[in-house]
Amino acid sequence: MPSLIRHLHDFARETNLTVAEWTAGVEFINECGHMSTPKRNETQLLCDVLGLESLVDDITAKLLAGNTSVTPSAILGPFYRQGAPDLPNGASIVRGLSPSLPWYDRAIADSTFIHGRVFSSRSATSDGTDSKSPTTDLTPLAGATIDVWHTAPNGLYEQQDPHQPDMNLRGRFTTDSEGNFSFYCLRAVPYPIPDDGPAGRLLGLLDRKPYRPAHIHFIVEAEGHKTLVTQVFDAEDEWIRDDSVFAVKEELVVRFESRTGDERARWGLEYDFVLAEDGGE
Ligand code: MBD
Ligand code: FE
Repeated sequence: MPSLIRHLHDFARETNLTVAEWTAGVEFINECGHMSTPKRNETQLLCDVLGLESLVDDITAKLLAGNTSVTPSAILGPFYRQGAPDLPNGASIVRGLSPSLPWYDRAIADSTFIHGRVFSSRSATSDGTDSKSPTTDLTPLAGATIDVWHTAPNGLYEQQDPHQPDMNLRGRFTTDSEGNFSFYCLRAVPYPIPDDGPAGRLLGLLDRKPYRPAHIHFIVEAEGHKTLVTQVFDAEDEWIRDDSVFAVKEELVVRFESRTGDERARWGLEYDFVLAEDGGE
């Protein structure tokens, strides 16, 4: 609190903040609160467009992981939902797909198979040196869970869209004895964050755009390891260098490969996650 108060007062003095300006700020914050519901968190979105969630995420990751090399984190964002369905590896998170959907053709064209492994940053060999692949020395984690979610081709998460089935494009998978997971989903699309509230108005005032590059969210959890909250980003996306919420990191940018011989998916992606060990317990 002393630090917060010092910076708050310094801000007011530095900008010669007037009563009218302070009142506008109070109303702005109130409006964010009034707009928030269980399905929309405008205050978190405001923090996102200000880069605060991303900064706090970086600070937290550095404090927790120390200097072991792990998959970088990225912000949770306001659209995570608990309780996504537990699915077997190889299942699809696309629900209720039917030709009557306005985005059916797009969903077929964007059908994607994602697979990979979850590893511990702990070395599997005693010396842990001299490996070609960054993961050959790492210990695969069986029984790790992967919670995944992304938007539909119309750019909306299921809770934003009354036309999508409950829990569409969300699922939880568990790695097998070798740390493998796999599932079908869609190649995500770029989309504008909800900009019909105060956070969007602020973006407009700053001459900024509301777009996020196409991304897929993940929470990866394994016993004895730090939980990883992250996102992967499509390298070919036009917004990849201009994310409105500042979440893109180089190691999280991926290339989807075209996939042949699988009528369920036009695109494929292999992606591994490396988790930090939970020290001292
Ligand atoms: C999103 O979809 C998102 O992932 C974040 C971090 C912020 C706003 C919208
Ligand atoms: Fe998102």
